[in-house]
Amino acid sequence: MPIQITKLDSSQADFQSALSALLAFEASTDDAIETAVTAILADVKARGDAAVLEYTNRFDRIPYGGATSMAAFEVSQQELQAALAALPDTQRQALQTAADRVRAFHQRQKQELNGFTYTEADGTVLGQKVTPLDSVGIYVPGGKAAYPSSVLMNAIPAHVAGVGEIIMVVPTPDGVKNQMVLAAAAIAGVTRVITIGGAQAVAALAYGTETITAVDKIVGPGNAYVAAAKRRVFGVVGIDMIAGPSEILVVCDGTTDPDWVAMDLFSQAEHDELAQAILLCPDAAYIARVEASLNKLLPAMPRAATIRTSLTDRGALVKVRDMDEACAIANAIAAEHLEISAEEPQQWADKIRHAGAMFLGRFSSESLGDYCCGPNHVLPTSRTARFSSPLGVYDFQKRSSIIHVSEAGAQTLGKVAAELAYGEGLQAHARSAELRLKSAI
Ligand code: HSO
Ligand code: ZN
Repeated sequence: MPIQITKLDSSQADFQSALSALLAFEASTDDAIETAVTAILADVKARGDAAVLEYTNRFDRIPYGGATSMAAFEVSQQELQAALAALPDTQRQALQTAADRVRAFHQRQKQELNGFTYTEADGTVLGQKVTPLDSVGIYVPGGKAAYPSSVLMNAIPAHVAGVGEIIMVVPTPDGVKNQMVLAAAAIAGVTRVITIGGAQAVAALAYGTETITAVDKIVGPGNAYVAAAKRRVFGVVGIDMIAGPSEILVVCDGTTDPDWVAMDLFSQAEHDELAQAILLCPDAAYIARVEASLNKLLPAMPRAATIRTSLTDRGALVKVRDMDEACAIANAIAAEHLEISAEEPQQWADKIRHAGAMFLGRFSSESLGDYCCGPNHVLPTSRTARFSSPLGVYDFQKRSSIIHVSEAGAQTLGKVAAELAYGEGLQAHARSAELRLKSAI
C-alpha cells in the first residue's frame, strides 16, 4: 500500500493553518508518570542507595534474584577497555574516527569561550572567568534507543570543557549490557559508568547517595520517566534540553537524486513514529519522483512500520513557489535538521536563521552528521532552534564575573552606587559604597 503522506501546496488558501497543524506537537504529560516519578525522587533522596538498588532490581529485572549492593552496578575502567578491545576492528575504528572528529570540532568551541578582562582608565579591572563544571551526569537510555553515538556526543564536549567527573548511567534491562555503549564510554573520557537508569538514576545523580556523589548537571535523552525526573530536579542541578522526536526538513531545488532525498527522510522517520520528515520543493514533478522513491524504497527497510507511521502521521511533501519561499518556510519550521539539497546551497543557507544544524549540498546527508562529521547531534527540536543551540562545550562551562575596583574607581563608582542605593531605600548598600570615598562621611 502506498504511503499516505500529506501533500501541501503553499499557494493553497489554507496552507498556513495546514502547516501549523502539521507542526503542532506537545510532549504528553501523564499524571501517572508524574506521580510515580515524584515518589521515586523522594524515596531516593531519603534512602539513597537502598532505594536505587530496589528500583533497579525491580524495573530492570536484574536476574538471579537481583543485585545485593550498588557495587554490582559499577562498571570498572578495565571492563570498559575490554568492551572496546572486543569490538570488531572496523567498528572500533569507526567509533574512534567519529570520536576524533567530534573532539576536534568541539575543541574549536572551547577556544571561542575564553574569558576576558579589560582595564579602565582609573585602573579598575573588569572581566569574565570561564570554568568547567566540576561534575556531570550523562543519561544513556537502555533498550532500543541505546546509541553509542549519543555517548560520544554527550561526553566529549564535557571532556573537552574540562569537566573533572563525568558519570554515565545506563540501565541494563534484564541485566544485559550494551557493549558498544561501554566501548564508546571508554573512548569518550567518561570517568565512571553505573548500570542504573530511570527516575532513580536521575535522583541518584541529582541528590547523591552513599556511593554516587551528586553531580552539577544532568544531560542526555531518556524516556518519559527520565524526562519528568529531569524536569523535577532542575534547579538542584542543571539540565540540558528535553529532547523531542527527531526532525528532518529537506529543502531541495529538484537537482538531487530523488532516492537520496527519500532515504534522508527515512533516516529520521526510522527513529520514532513521532519523528517528522518534511520536503519543501518548488518542482511538482520532482516531488512526485520523491514520492515514487519513498514507495519503492520502503519495503526493504527493517523499520518500515515505524517509517510508514511517521511519514503518514507527521510527514509532508510541500510544493513551494520558489527557493526563497522554501527558506522562509524553513525559518518558520525551525527544524532540528535542515538539509539544503541544492546546486548552489550557500545562497539559500545565507537566508536561514533558525535550524539546529544545516546540511549544505547534496552530499551532506543528515546521517553523516548523526555520527561522524564532528558537530553535535544533540540539537534543539520542536521549533526550539528559534532560541537554543546544539549541545556544546559551552553547556559544560559557566562564567563568573571579575570585578577589581581601583581606589580611584571607588570614588566615582561609589557616588553613583550610593545615589541609586538611596533611591532604592537601601541604606547599607549606600553606606558601604560611601565608606570607601576619600571624603568618607
Ligand atoms: N538523529 C538523532 C541522533 C542519532 N541518530 C543517533 C542516529 N543515532 C538525533 O535527532
Ligand atoms: Zn538519527
